[in-house]
Amino acid sequence: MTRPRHLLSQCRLATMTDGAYGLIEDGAVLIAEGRIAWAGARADAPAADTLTKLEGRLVTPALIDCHTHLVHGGHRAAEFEQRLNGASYAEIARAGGGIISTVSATRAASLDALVASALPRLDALIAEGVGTIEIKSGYGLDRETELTMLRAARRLGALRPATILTTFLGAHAVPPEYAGRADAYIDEVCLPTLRAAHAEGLVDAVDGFCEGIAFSPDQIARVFALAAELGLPVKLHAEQLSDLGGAVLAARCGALSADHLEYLGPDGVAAMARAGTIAVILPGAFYTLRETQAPPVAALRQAQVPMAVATDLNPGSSPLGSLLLAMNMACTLFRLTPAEALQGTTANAARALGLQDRGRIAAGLRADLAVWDVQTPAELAYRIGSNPLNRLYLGGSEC
Ligand code: DI6
Ligand code: FE
Repeated sequence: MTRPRHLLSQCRLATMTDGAYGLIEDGAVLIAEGRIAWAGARADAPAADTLTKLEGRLVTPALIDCHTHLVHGGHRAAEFEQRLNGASYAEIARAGGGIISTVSATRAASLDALVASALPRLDALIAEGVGTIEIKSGYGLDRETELTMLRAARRLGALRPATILTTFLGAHAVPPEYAGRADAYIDEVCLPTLRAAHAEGLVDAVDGFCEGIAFSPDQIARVFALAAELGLPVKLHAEQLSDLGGAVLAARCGALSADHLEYLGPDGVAAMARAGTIAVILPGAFYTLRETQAPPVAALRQAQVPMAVATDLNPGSSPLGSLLLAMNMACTLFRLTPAEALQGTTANAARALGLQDRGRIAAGLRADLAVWDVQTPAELAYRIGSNPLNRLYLGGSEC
């Protein structure tokens, strides 16, 4: 059965098609079969079966959160308190807290419990216009729990109209049973689990944490080699706390993105520019950890490395459940322009996930569209803690 052709009319369009807002002042969008059939000036709009008049509201592509750890057990409010009492993130991690405390809580949780605890976080993102969400594993660090996390992410995708993409992050931390034996963990757990997860259809991309408290570039390179063998795209947590050359490695491996990047140096910027690797900046972690070194945004801009913005939603370094707030923080803390912030959660976020069918308003793309109660696109990044979403269309259906 064909679905009616539906016209959204009397709206301002931020199409995000020109490297900036791509504004169309008095616009319209035709939705047919879940796709954008046409977008342009209202005066030129083709005929449709049904019509929604948006009374001048702004329409953007539905937002995309391209870096989250949304599935996890428990929370780390106690560490928040410890940090406020003087402990550093790295100290807490070395003492067996940090990521490892979430590993314990995640291992103790059932698949159903992981799904149930993640749903409110997912729903909050959807409620502010996010239509595509990447979710990483990496709090299991054993075969069964890594698989359970990825199955939970897939289940979330079945329960909600948003698109969920999964990323295998087995190289996130060394679990306690392998303390001091990171290489053995990679060989005995991480690589076989990646094979198993891929065989079960649970993996859309492969990520790692390249850091002194996690894995070396050589160890990450072994994970990426298996990803290449399996035909999976890679991305990397790189240069978050120090410069180990993670971004150069990621670029050399043709990574979709390198993420965090506070300590990224000129070599990394140049390598990313050459490889077309997207810079995903994560102001929630910078803010939470009270980091003082910002990612080299001016250098990335100058080298024309596309920037994306994401929540990094996780229980430790970024308990940030709002992508709109991440956009505001990217502007205020990192000096992105509001147009760059919106590019970062639409067109460039799609690229960071290897998606060509969304993130812009153009004929042929998925009809994932957010309608906002604002006049100008800059208002999306400008407001702090408000949610002006009016309605959301995903795959052409209002949700
Ligand atoms: N970098 C981060 O900011 C998160 N993971 C990572 O590799 C932190 C995850 C956590 O603290 O639980
Ligand atoms: Fe992360």
